[in-house]
Amino acid sequence: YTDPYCIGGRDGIVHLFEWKWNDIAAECEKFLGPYGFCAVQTSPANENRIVTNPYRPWWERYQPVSYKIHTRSGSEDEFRNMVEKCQQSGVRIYVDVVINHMTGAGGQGFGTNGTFYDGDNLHFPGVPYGPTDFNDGSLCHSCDMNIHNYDNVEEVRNCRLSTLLDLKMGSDYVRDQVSGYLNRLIDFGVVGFRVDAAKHMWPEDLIELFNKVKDLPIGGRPFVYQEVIDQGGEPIKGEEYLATGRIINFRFGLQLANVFRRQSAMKYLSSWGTGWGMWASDSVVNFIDNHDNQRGHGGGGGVLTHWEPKPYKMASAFMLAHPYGMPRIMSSYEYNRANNYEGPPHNSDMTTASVQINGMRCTNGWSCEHRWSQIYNMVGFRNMVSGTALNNWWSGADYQIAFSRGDRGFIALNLEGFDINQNLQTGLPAGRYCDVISGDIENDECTGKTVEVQNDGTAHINVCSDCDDPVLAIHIGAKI
Ligand code: LM2
Ligand code: CA
Repeated sequence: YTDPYCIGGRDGIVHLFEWKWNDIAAECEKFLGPYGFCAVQTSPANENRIVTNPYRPWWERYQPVSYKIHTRSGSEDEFRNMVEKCQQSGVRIYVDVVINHMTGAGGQGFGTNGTFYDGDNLHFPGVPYGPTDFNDGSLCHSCDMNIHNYDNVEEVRNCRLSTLLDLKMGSDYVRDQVSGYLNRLIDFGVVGFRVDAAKHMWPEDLIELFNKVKDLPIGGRPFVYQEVIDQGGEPIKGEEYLATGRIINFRFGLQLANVFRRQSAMKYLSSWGTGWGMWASDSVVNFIDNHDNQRGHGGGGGVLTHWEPKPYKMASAFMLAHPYGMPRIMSSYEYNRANNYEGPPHNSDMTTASVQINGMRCTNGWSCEHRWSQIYNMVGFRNMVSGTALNNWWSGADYQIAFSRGDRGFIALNLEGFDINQNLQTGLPAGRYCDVISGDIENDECTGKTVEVQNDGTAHINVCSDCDDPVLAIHIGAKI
């Protein structure tokens, strides 16, 4: 469950949050394939509740009504086409699967595929699920069936997460329905799952569930990465979930926010990874921010987001240059920060607006951090240095570091009030390199800074201090 099935030495997931399937298909062909991304994480694919108060928030997609593939991202046909097109571009599709619960309690209505549901009486005919398929009073003992006490493991796993009707994953029938959905996704060509709210399910139940999930057509178990928010201090631990895949590392972004906001010295990143109390490299998916914590949900707050571009880009560059774990990049839309429920950019009839591209950038309300050159060029860097070790660690001051990746790449970062201005060992073969943070190679020329590496691998490195991007990165794929 830990192999991400990246094609041709690629690495890195981009979460195209709330994107339509057709837009993802186009993005795979035009951008993600050519720029070497391994995979896309999509928003939930299955039918969800239509929430009207507030009006069509992003979080309605975390309230399943059935496992039919029809949402505001598109139809089943569009979904199938997306997986195929991305696959042809060398890009994998991982789906966010919401399997811990159905809709919130209370209220009846119709889902995005027109299916009726009754949240008052626990009826979901579109699956079908009835009252006995939920944990409810039999297994949940909190006063109102909601989760209040995160120190009580039974309550966290058997009761309702903010009133969301909690499925009885201990039941074989429920596992048949859920695995049926996952198997259908596999039939479409999906190779991975982001398991929503994994912490709220028993690890044993997840083992039983995945025992019912088939091997991929290409052979092997699907890639599984589970949302277990373990920031320390609670009884439920990330490592309990390693039998069914990787876990999403919620310590990563918090720690890097401290470093890149200058609250914790950058030079201590020399032991980044397990040395910072995080899980083994092939047990984690790392990220700077996600769709929840960028807007204060999901244990949120404190992390860097695209609203703070300078430290955000630096932290992202560090994540992508460092060998630890598998990185995931968030791709957001521009929401009103006072309304953290606001759904994706939309047309007047509330259908999701298409992503539009102007040059390299997205417009029409889509932020597309993955199309920021400092970020996608570091995806290229990561692919180029794949498999190499971290060498030549240097830190000249608390907030100045540099390191190389084998004999293939080198990066330097500076948050001091003075430049990095000295000779450093880059580990690279002699030659002239283009700094992929300040520029790009166009027609065999570098549009940004260049670096001359001498025969002994050293080079004069200059990294500005008071500038937008105090980072320099060179690799053998951008040699002039
Ligand atoms: C997740 N991971 O474990 C998702 O990443 C996160 O986005 C989901 O919460 C959560 N688990 C459940 O799948 C979001 C959002 C919540 C929202 C739920 C359900 O963060 O605020 O809850 O989706 O849509 C909303 C209301 C809440 C209400 C609930 C039920 O905000 O006030 O509870 O719906 O109606 C009364
Ligand atoms: Ca549960």
